[in-house]
Amino acid sequence: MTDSTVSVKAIKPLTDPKLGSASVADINYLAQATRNAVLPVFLLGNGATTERVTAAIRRLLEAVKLPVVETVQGAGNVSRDLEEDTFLGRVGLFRNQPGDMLLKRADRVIAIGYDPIAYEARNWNAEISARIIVIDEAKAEIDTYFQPERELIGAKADTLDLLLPAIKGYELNQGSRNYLRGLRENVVEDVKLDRNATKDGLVHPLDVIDSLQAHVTDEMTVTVDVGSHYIWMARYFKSYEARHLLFSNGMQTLGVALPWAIAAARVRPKETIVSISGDGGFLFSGQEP
Ligand SMILES: Cc1ncc(C[n+]2csc(CCOP(=O)(O)OP(=O)(O)O)c2C)c(N)n1
Repeated sequence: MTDSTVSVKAIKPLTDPKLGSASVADINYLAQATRNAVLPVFLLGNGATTERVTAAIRRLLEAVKLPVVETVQGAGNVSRDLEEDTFLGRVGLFRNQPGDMLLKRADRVIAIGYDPIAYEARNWNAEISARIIVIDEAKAEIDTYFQPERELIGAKADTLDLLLPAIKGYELNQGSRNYLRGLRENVVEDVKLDRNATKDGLVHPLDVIDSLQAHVTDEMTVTVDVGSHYIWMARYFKSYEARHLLFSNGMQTLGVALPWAIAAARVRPKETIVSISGDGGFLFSGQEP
């Protein structure tokens, strides 16, 4: 019976336990590994997008310019100021992005808040050669392709704040800097895809993205549906605030953009929310009264 009267007192609310940072030994391990690395890279996932963690990542990147790739659910983590020195693009779905080349070449992948549902390691680490160190609050979901050599378990922001002084002064060597410069040019070159190749009367997807980008400010939230437009948005639409460019990755549920936009408008009532759908995705809810 779930509706009968109860006589016991209601359970009192509990205080959330506060996690501390990862252990000093584990943080030192990562600091040493970073210092010894020729090309370390940060792989930022959905779990790196809370306000505290994003702020800690930005503090660290301001002090130590390390290359960063985002999964599409980690979008917006890198600020405008840090973009030029650190950002090497988003990864996910197909292994054909500049960030994928970087993940393959890097001698340490430092995965922060990475959830395999965003981009399974069997795709980006098909050779099982990546040396992975994890920063997260719980132990990683391991498989053949994702076997971290160390896990820093604890409050991510606190862990990162302790890592900062331990790697301060580290700089990539000239060879790695040259490599990243070439890769960054690739990111830019890629966007120069031949837009004139579209037939008369049709618009190139990147032109749509450009005009949308010109109207979206950093504070606005953009929700993206699933379909071919999602791939263009995930790769090319820039976002400089975490949790402001939203994708239904993983299961890739079609039809989310409009209901998400309505929810976002309730959470951020003073901001403009933009919902992007194809006609298929829009019809999931567009006919609701
Ligand atoms: C609930 C659900 N049903 C089906 C799919 C498979 N699916 C992915 S994209 C897509 C078509 C999307 O078409 P449209 O919304 O017109 O966007 P476009 O591809 O033209 O950008 C379908 C059916 C899915 N991901 N989720």
